[in-house]
Amino acid sequence: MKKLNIGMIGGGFMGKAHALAYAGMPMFFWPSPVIPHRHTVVDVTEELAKEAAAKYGFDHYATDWRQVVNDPDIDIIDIVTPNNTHAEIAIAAAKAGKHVISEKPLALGAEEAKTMLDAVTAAGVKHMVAFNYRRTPAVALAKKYLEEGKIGKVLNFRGTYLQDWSADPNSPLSWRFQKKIAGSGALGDIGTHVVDIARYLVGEITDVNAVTKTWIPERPVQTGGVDKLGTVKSASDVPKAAVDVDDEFVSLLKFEGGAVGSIEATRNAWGRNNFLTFEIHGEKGSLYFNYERRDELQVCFADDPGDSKGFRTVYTGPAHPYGEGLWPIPALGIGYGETKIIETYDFFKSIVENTEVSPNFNDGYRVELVADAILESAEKGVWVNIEKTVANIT
Ligand code: NAI
Ligand code: SOE
Repeated sequence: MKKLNIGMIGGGFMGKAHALAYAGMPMFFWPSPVIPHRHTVVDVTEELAKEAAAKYGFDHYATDWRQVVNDPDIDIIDIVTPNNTHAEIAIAAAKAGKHVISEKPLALGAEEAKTMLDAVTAAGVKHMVAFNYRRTPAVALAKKYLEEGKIGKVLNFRGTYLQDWSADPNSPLSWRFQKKIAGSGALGDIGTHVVDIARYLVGEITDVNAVTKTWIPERPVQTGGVDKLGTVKSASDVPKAAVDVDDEFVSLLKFEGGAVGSIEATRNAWGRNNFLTFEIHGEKGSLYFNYERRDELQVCFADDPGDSKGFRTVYTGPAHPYGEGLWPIPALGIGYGETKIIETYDFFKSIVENTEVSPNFNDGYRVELVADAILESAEKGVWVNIEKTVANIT
């Protein structure tokens, strides 16, 4: 079976998730399209890189991603570093002829994302952006139902992504609160996942009208280091600095196909953990999903018998998307790890079969256009049309 060598840049939270997926993919999807070989992992210091190699099962480690990108033994570059590094690494990897998977958001904004899309297109390499939530079987099942016309023409999409890890003002000012590293706040970090799902399920978003809020204007400084996502609080004497990104946004949406909707995201909603939800109303039914109950898709079909009409639960399992590789009984439990395994499977399949995979850098770019438009709308207090922005990007 063909083996492909991976150079993974970054050894934090996502380094762990992607390494797990490389190890797990052949166990779930067999025969595996390819055997992913964990070749080299990169982090910023020798200590971090060495530890990541030991923990995540890589043969080698390095502290300079350029060296790995140009290593002829490497086939795939996996970018799991903070957002401001994605573009430079992805463009260099494409120029070196490597296939590239990058974590989300693809870039700091649409203009930068376009340079990445141009680079992978020119190089003819495969590319993917890691919006893994659409690989939750229940989300893929919603897509199947929509394609089969089970709820008819879509009228409304309502999406949320609510967390609470930054609601405490002593949660440190990690890279996720710094515009120059993150690009934006809750919008880029978690809102983009919902924008991806909205585009995947309903189609292109054409117009947005949004507000953003920064509820906690300064936080205790954290210089460097992985983002512990609020689990480690700063001491009271740590100096504070300004937060220059949004804590929350709420946006109205218009879709190309005529549907309307809304998306909101915040990391300051006490009691919410990974509350990624959507409800879709169509002319013939409705669908509802909540990632905190990710084995379940709630469905209501207009032609259900009158005496039993209402939302009911479909538990995903072997009969549903990706079921052939996952667990043999519905509701045994799909985890975050499985979404990453499925993502990896689809990426490797696209490499071996020479097909397009989605979401790719074009999808990542389209999501960035929506994110930029949300920020512009919030700043100007007007509806923003996305195609007008496209025209300004060369
Ligand atoms: P993290 O803070 O846990 O880890 C980042 C790692 O990258 C650290 O070990 C850091 O030292 C290393 N690093 C930074 N600059 C580097 C460089 N130039 N070369 C090599 N290593 C470098 O961050 P996390 O949570 O892993 O986030 C990484 C990316 O993954 C971000 O773009 C984030 O938005 C995305 N992400 C996606 C998730 C998803 O569900 N798809 C979940 C969490 C993060
Ligand atoms: C923090 O908000 C975070 O880790 C995001 O960066 C991820 O994209 C999301 O999947 C989980 O939460």
